Amino acid sequence: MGNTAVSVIGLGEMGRALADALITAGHPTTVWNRSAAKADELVARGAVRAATVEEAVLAGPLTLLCLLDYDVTDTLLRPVAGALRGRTLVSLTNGTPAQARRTEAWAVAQGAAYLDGGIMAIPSTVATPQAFILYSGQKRHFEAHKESLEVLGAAKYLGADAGVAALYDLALLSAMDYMFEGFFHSVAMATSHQEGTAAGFTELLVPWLTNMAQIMPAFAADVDSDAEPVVAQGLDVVLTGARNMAQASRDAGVRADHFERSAAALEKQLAEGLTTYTAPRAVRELRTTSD
Ligand code: FVH
Repeated sequence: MGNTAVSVIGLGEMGRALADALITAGHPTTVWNRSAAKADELVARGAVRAATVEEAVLAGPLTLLCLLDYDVTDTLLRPVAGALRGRTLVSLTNGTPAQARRTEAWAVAQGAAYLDGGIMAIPSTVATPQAFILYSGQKRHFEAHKESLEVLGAAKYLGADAGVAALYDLALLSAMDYMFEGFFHSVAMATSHQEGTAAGFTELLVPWLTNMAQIMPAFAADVDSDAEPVVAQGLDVVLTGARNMAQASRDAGVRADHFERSAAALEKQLAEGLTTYTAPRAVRELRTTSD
């Protein structure tokens, strides 16, 4: 059973799940939320309700923040700056790498230790084998609290730069976003057919995407390598596919702008004399700054 006292500030859907997991694991848990009623069930399960943010921070060595954004984080922490010395703050609020680095610098100036985190879970999967949480900041702070943090989900340390957890969090979310956007697009296409149903189509889509995801490590190896890419497809074949997806979308009454942009990028590569479609080039196409 955990014995580190942990405070949780922010008891939305996610903050409540985090606090619940800590209580279940036996950690003395103090909670604070703007709307105090959201703490009621946790208090009934053994949590201590803090009357103020300051009281929550002073209740133990480790405070987790799970709030709407970093503006709210700033608004809550700045007035209690004097209480932070010697405490460890772990921000699990979604934010940018710059916000994470700025918050770390401010927290360190107050004499606090700081870790930034990205939760790769939804409330119902917190504290299950599916959950993992990314952390970055000074390693000694991570090591000092790893055991408590592991209660929430597998704790993955990414490095001393406080911004890297947020960068990877947002990169993972961007892949998820594209995946769902692609799902909605494909469902719009499939259900334009008289007999098409989203459920029937999705039975085909899930195994297809599961199989295709297996190619990613090989693509990744090509991106990381200076050698000639191993996975390469004919550029003309890929361009024809993009043009066909654009045309079939338009014919089905579905927006085609994504595929039109893809086709334009592939046409540019063809005009440059390239003959193959590779992952390193696809990644490079997306960069707005040169390597
Ligand atoms: N829910 C999820 O599935 C995702 C999974 C991945 C990580 N995210 C991030 O977790 C942060 C919190 O998300 P949430 O789902 O808990 O969000 P809400 O249920 O909307 O809770 C928001 C909390 O923020 C408090 N809050 C908002 N504005 C203020 C303010 N001006 N002053 C003080 N507190 C504020 C809010 O308080 P209240 O409305 O209950 O009084 C909640 O505690 C987020 O970064 C996700 O991206 C979740």
